[in-house]
Amino acid sequence: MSLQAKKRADYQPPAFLISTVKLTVKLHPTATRVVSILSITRQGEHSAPLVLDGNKLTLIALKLNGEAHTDYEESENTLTVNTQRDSFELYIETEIDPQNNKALEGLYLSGGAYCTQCEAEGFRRITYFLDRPDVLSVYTVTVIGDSRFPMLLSNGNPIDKGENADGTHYVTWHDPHPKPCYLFALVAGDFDLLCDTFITASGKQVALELYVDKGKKDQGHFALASLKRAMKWDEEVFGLEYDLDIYMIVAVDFFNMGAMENKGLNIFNSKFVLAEQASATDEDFFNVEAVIAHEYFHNWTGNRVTCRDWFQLSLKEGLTVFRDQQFSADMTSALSNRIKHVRVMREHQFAEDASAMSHPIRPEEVIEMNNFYTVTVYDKGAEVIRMFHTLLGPEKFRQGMDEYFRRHDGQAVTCDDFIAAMQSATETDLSHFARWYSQSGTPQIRLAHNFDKEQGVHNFTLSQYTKPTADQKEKTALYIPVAIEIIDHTGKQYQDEQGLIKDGLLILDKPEITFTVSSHTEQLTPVLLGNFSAPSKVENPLDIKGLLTIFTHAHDAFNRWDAMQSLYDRCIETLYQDTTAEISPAIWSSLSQAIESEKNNLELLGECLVIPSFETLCQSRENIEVARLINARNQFCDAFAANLNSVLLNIFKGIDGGTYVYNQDAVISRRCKNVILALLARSAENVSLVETQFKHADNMTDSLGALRASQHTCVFEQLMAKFEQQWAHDPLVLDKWFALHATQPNDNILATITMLSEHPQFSMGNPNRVRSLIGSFAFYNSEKFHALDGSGYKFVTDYLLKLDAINPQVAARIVTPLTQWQRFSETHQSAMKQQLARLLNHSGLSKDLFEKVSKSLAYDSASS
Ligand code: B3K
Ligand code: ZN
Repeated sequence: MSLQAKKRADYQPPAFLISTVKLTVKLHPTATRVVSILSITRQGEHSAPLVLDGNKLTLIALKLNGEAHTDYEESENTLTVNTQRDSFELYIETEIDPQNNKALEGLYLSGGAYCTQCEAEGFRRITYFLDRPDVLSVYTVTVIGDSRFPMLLSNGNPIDKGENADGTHYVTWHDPHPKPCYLFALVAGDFDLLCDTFITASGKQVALELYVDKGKKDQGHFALASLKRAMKWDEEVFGLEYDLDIYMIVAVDFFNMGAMENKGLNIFNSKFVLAEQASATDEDFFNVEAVIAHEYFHNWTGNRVTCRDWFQLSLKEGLTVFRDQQFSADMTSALSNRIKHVRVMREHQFAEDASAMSHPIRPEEVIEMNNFYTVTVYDKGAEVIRMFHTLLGPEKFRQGMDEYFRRHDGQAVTCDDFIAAMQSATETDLSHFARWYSQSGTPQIRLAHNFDKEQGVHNFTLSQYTKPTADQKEKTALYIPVAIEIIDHTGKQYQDEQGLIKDGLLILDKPEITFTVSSHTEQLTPVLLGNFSAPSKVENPLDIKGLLTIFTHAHDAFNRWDAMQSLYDRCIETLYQDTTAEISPAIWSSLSQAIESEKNNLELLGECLVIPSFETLCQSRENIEVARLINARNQFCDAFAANLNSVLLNIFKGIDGGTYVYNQDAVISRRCKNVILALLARSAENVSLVETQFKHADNMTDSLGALRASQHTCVFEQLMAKFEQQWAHDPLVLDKWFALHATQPNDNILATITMLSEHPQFSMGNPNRVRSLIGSFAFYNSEKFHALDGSGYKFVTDYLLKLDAINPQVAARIVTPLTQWQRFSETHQSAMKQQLARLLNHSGLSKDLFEKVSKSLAYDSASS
């Protein structure tokens, strides 16, 4: 195992290419045989041997041009084939053990089905290969299985099938599109199958096939319909059509992440496929549609044009996340989508950028690639693409995308290639903007404002500053599109004298920019970062009155929501500083009016009634005393619920649930209703509302809304017990139940989690279960995870030590909150570091955990 970091700067083109791959996979639970026949050509003038990657493979036979080849060396992770030939055929036979593959990379058994996961470096667990994304090959794959596996699938189109003399059967697949091995997939099992067709814009018929566990067919229709919507949208918005005769999606229960975009054969975590009214929430439906679309969109952004090396991951992920966000906004609503994504940025990405794992969206060095499928690469990456879109406008952005495909279809390219295509198609200089790819950290935008009363001139200075991060000490000014409005207390809009603000956008491309607005009114309010126009923090010294002006008058709905969030943050800060402080009655009456004024705009209202999470509150604070901050937040929520009880109750009662339907209006109503219920439930007299909703709910959104609200009440245990009885058979629903238990701030929570880990439906081998129970505790039970005696940290660490031995990828995800100790007070810090040290000292620690834990411990807090 190499603990050596690979560096982006060390990229070398491959010494050999592999034009065709002929794979024959004869399935067996513990002894699957893989025969791989490769056509190999030496690249350039050199005499180096061929070094193939491999991991946990048993070599059975090696032949070169049909002859047994003995001139080779095997090491733990390589097979070096000595030859001077420039062009040759290599035959490699290996044996692998899918049943004991608990890391869920390469070929493994999920329930009773075989499936694969090759991105980033899983193909080397199937056969020896040049396991890197810039080696593109045409694959022909024969899968052989017995009658327990009637469905044998791989990428591309089926070209042959038949029976073998030994009673097994086979299917041969051919994928005409050259692809890197990370897009290889194989599935074998016995599934229920849903079929449909899609006619592309140019009239080609595509067969759509969705494979789900037996008996789950009814839960697959929404996913299939989502796929068709995504296919149509990509044709309409980007002019991109599907390119094979068949598109398959398989849902499996054991999966490390959400889904995988293997060419023509997506493999999904069943959580992102199965959805029906009784068992899936509106959020589940939303996620199914978004993830189905995301994987489909990868067919062009990822598969047809792929990454040259893994440092370029954001080339496909940032771009594809942006595309799925645009799709979701078109299918649902732009505002709630934007707020959802901003929450992810503030809760998770800003935290990552402030930690030892800080990295640019295009990282510079990596030990374990799986650790870099991060909120930075994905979500900040998508924000960077969104800034291209903002700066260029939709038409030019589309021209840039067309140019990117025109230049690079069929190639493995870099982020610089993407920028160059955008730049040349749109004749825009993007060189300064490109710094977003190489600089890590969250820029802080500051605004200073003073008013020269005599002259009637307002002077504004907008500045930017990026703190040094763990990976980079020096920072330079970025090219930041800042959407800005200047309004007065009546909502009148003002222009700057210099004309720097064009169409509501100011480009902050220097450390600071000054501009002026002429007006004799004292009450000018600057409204910054409309629609979250850049992944930045804003320091705007507005008072509560200014924030309420924004809420009432700003044009940008995101800014209106954000003003409320800042207002709540201010109030919580007051209580954090002084627990005996009180929020003034004037604030409650302004809030009451604000809520009343939006009672017909349930979308904005529903979002405005969500009090910033503990994680979001952490982003603007240092040296945090967790219990005090949580108490301040709770105190505020309780006072909010008590002081606004009647206005909230009125709105709650006025929202008509009606018969269940999944459409935008209904989703917005249910969301608002459940947000209000969670607040109301803080007053004992409203507990009956929770019980009534739980009892009468005919859909999972309302059942779960009631359960969540009951977390603050005395009926929690009772409702949870009923829920368990009702859903004992459905592990995806029980995941919600595990998560609710795990986030309950009970004094005996650790004992509860230990007991739940022995639940018949729980299994450490299933990532969904582990994320629901242990992940939810570590990420979202802040009060008990951060217990001052260190018991929460120790509990998670004990668990990670066991989990790491079977699934390092999932263990390395769940360790994240422990590595983010920098934000907390000294007592927390030392208890967290003590557990990190335990992990680091553990012999046999995976390189996944090693990378994150060692970085975290090496972090020099003086650097930021
Ligand atoms: N490309 C995959 C993620 C693979 C993660 C490997 N650890 C799913 C996606 O982003 O669409
Ligand atoms: Zn993706």
